[in-house]
Amino acid sequence: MTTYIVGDIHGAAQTFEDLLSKISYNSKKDELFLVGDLVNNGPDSAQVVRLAKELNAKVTLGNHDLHMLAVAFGAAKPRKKDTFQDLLHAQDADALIDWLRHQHMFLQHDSFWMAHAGIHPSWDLATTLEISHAIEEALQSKNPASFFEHMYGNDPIAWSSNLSREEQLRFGINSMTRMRALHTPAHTLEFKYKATLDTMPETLQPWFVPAHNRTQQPSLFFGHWSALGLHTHEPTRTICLDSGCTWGKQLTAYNPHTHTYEQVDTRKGEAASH
Ligand SMILES: [Mn+2]
Repeated sequence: MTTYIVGDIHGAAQTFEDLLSKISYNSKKDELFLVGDLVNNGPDSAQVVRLAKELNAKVTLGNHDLHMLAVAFGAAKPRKKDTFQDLLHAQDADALIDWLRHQHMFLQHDSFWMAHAGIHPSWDLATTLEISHAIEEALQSKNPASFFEHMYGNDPIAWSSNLSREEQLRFGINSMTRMRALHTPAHTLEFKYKATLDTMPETLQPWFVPAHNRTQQPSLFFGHWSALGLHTHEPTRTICLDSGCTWGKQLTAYNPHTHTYEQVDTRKGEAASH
């Protein structure tokens, strides 16, 4: 059995199939984890989710996945750039949406952890599990629309157990699916910086650099930060797997046990068109 973790796919279904062929993925023997953002930007969100479902992949949901679910449940309007209409109108849309909303915010495997954007340095494992489970419960409830209505917004930018429940869950969504840089020295969330580490202003630092509480923990895989590309921060064993598939670069499958990986180029026509 081989374990693979795949980076942000963003509706690039043929590229995803190319990668599965390249690693000779065997659904009877191997196991597949996806860091999230299966949908949007590319042309075939439905087929990516369909394939992931067929292969019984385990997913940590990304900001684009949550936005698509919010639109599907009527709690948000699609944005001009959104390209997941194919999924909303697919014959099996209900099954695909239902499968996706039963995925995870955070995953704890034998030898690694996973979250779409990362885990905020102020969070210990107990907090991570408690808040991720509360968000998962809301997503899987009979009326997820009421949760999605409170999901949008940038506040609060700092964690405190004194926050209201609604604020705690929003901080959880924002840190686990949107975080890249933090303000120094307070480690508050910053939402604008998306570029590379070498041009980062001194007033900011990547979320994983102050993650000192990670020294005794397993590798933490994340995606979301495409400008980082495939990137390992050794001191905290945090590994970014978003190698820019949606920007016409590569899609990566990483073996967390051997720390080796395979990549394929994005197929023509499957990159973001904006
Ligand atoms: Mn993302």
